[in-house]
Amino acid sequence: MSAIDNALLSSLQDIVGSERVLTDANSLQHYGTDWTSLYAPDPAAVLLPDSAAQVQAIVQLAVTRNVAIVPSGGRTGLSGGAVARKGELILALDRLDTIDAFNRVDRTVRCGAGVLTAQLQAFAMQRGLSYPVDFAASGSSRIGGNIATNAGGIRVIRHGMTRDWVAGVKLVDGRGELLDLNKGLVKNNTGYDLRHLVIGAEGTLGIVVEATMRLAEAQPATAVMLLATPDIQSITQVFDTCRDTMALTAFEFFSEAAMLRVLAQGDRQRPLERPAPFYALLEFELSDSSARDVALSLYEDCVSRGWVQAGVISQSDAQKASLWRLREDITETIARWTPYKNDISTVTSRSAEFLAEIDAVVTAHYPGFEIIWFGHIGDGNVHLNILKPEDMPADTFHRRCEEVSQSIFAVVQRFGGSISAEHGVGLVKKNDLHFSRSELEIDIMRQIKKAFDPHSIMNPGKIFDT
Ligand code: 2HG
Ligand code: ZN
Repeated sequence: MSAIDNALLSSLQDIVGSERVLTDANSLQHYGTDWTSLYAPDPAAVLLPDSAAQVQAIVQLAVTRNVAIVPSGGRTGLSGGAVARKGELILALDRLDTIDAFNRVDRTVRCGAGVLTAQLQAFAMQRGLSYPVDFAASGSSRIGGNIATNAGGIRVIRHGMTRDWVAGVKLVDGRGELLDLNKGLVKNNTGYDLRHLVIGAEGTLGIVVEATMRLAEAQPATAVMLLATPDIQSITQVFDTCRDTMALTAFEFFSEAAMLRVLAQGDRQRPLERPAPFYALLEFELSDSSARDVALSLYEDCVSRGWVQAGVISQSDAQKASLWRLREDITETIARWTPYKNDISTVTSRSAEFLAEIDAVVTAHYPGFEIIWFGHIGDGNVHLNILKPEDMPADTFHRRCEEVSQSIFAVVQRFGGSISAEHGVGLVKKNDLHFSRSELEIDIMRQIKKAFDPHSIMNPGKIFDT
């Protein structure tokens, strides 16, 4: 790749306007990294286009100058997918933030890549509908980034991942061509669905500039139940018991270690009298008047079987929100211990054995490190965060965690699971991709990349090396 020079900078200014080409140290730092905070950013410049045509012109110029591009959304990712550390041009989609073309019959809406998740949720709500994909970062994550990472979140068990809500995608590929994929259709069996290749491709196939998103009906009221449990196995038993009888919208869990860290954040009250090793957080629809009674009888049943020690059901929206915060605030709360993150999954039916084996590996290999367990147990997906001891240098810590990860990933592989259930591969997990994907699969992915991005300028070095 060639370095950028003044001639290139001035051509870029001609495309987006001089005030939309940022090269000051603060901007390079701000736009050059994501929530991983593991890598020192070193981009050449940040560009803020405001149309698909400008994005195309930038890519066409980058091709002729052989300069790499890193697309940038809300940068809330946790795998380094949006990190620019090799003199790349950052193409930040912030200004493509228009929502329009709402169609009540199709229940679709057109979103620029820079639309915030919360902006789309509010737009839908104002029209008596909903955008039900939700996560802690909904206030800062952007639709283009959600599509690039196929973002999941806390209601996947009920509403699926971002992929399930994308009716069409406009993509600027690695030649600078604009592809209009699926055009909002419900039914379209005309060969390979390229839209779905682009979703989750982490910007390696091109830049998502626009999407047609589906909306759902307004969601029924929900309540939250927090249950104290003696171990993770009990949580999976609770899950098996309630999934057929309750209209679950979320089934999450976290450990006492996570609870302690979040409670220490402020003057937060412990929601249950006594601490327990683990907690399950269930959100369920109050679809009819018996929903609370069903939840209560499930609670009593679980207590009598020894799976649950205590519990609370929200009686108001405020109480519901405060129970959710115990779960949703974990990532931000523990960020200052620069945690090493695992984001692993198996099929839900094997969660119990999977977790028992992962727990055994973690206990044997991580003596002395604080482990924070939490995640989406109803999706078979757990987040294992290892906190860095204050006095340990970051690289030593990271190296030791990576060694243990090899044993964790061996278990994941044996279960046919995923080494990155929802956070993507980016830079962080690319050396471990072989635990989840065969050599042949990776080779086919390389060929697909070549078809979309023949000059290898689209987020190179992410997912795999070309
Ligand atoms: C969540 O579920 C996010 O809160 C972040 O996926 C998980 O910080 C993590 O490891
Ligand atoms: Zn998660």
